[in-house]
Amino acid sequence: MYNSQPVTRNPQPENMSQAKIAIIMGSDSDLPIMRQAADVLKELELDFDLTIISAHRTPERMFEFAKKAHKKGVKVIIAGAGGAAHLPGMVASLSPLPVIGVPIKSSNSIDGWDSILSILQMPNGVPVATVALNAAKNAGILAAQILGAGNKTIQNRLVVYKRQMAEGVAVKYEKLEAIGYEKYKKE
Ligand code: C2R
Repeated sequence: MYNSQPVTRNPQPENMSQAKIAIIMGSDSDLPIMRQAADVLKELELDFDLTIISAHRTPERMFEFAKKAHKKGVKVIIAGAGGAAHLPGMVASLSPLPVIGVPIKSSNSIDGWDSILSILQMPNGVPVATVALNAAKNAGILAAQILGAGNKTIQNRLVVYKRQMAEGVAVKYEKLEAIGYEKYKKE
């Protein structure tokens, strides 16, 4: 959506708070996917900043953010983009922080492969930890796991998260085994 307002309407990177996780995305059209990272971080009670930064459309803002994020206390960056998705790789090229890339199947994507390959196929020396197509939730969990490696409280939350996930599956297989697949299908 074209917005004639000056870019100062967006939070500038220097105004972002001290959250340890930064979620950035190329466009507001990525938000329905990227909010899944935000939702799981909320569930894990972790603070994050979330904003729009585009390597293509706002290159100076991208440069400013990527150069300064680690100095502001950010520990992990989650970057989502669709199509010719240069944002995660460009941020990774400028920042010493781990960057988790979320390929997004956007309106200008060719089945999402363009975005996947743009984010995944980084040259040696500039890694981007790439999750599955549209898998912003996994990016959030991975960011929490990175922080959790150095923080017992966060790690314990992830232990609980995994236990609850396993319990959710257990409810299903116990029911499946009890009533058989034919009845299970119909219920
Ligand atoms: P619009 O819907 O705004 O046209 O954007 C966005 O991530 C989005 O998925 C379409 C798609 O363009 C992507 N975009 C990038 C970058 N900036 C925007 N891949 C970038 O810098 O990599």
